Amino acid sequence: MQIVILAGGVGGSRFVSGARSAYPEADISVIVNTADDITLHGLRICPDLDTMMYTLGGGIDSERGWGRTEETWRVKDELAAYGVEPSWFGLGDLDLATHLVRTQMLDAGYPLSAVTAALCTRWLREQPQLRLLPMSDDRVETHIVIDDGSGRRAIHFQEYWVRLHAVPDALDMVRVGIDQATAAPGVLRALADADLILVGPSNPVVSIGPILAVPGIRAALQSAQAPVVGFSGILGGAPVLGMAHRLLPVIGVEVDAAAVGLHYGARPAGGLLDAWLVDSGDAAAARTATAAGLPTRAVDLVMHDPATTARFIRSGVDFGLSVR
Ligand code: GDP
Ligand code: FO1
Ligand code: CA
Repeated sequence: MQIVILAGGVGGSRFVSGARSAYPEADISVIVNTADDITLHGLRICPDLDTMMYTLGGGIDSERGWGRTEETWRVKDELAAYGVEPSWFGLGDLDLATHLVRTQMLDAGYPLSAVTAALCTRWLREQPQLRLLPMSDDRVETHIVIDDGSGRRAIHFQEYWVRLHAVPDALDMVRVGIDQATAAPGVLRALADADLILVGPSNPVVSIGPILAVPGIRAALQSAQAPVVGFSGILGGAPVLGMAHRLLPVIGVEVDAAAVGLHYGARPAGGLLDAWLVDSGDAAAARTATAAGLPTRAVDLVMHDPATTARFIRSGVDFGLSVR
């Protein structure tokens, strides 16, 4: 069985760990958001790809959710001693090696998809059935428009998220480079050949949103033969983790599980989902979305561990197959 999963970083990687344990025999391709990527200190950093790679490869700091386990911060301290900015983005010593390898390969002319495959030969060596595909080899960056008192300005998503903790209202969002981007090699084929497509509970605005906005990807999902099953990251009117509630207003979507599902839309109505899963505490949202034409079921969606996640993924998939 070939499974394709659309995902961002922390939430996305926990979801993929669950899918791996739900379907241990399956071949899984993960289409990963790259619009969080940023260049700092001359290095290209791809947080969602790295979070995915470290999580699936057993190198993640699972408490923090990003970066390496047993990390040290000596280079960060040295940069601070030089007074070099930005000091708000923490690059650990072990993590830096990944960015050095990636940047060297990119500078030598390799596309991000090839660089990602090369990095994964280390981390996913023993899991050949698992493949990470950046959404695009082209540079795409989410910028958020805020008003800092002296007027409107656009800042990189990482500055909004990490430095400002999403405190200022997000007035607008620009995905720089998205219109010229094309899907990375293997992405459209994986969607066309899939037996099952899962949209993870990742942030709908800055993780799943950019993937769907790469020209060609939304159409590939809509025309895919496979059932498309989506999982809500909004439980009880709030994100389980993170600050997605600060960004949903920018795309005009309510912070509500039914609203997010209907934003993705039901396939027969031109959307992309065959089925939508919300948390068991959101039974009312399930009724609302179902009444609006999107088959929705409420199950326990908290990702305590891969086994729990695997259970809800299997029940979501069974539901998706039953309504198709
Ligand atoms: P990021 O790129 O690191 O921000 O991570 P993602 O975009 O992949 O995932 C973040 C989203 O995952 C958040 O909006 C959370 O609400 C969602 N999330 C985190 N933990 C859980 C969980 O246990 N269950 C569900 N359903 N969603 C979760
Ligand atoms: N998140 C933080 O909140 N603070 C950091 O200093 C930070 C550094 C960092 C370095 C590498 C990396 O791959 C991820 C890192 N993250 C950090 C997480 C990450 O940038 C964001 O949480 C996501 O991009 C949001 O999806
Ligand atoms: Ca992300």
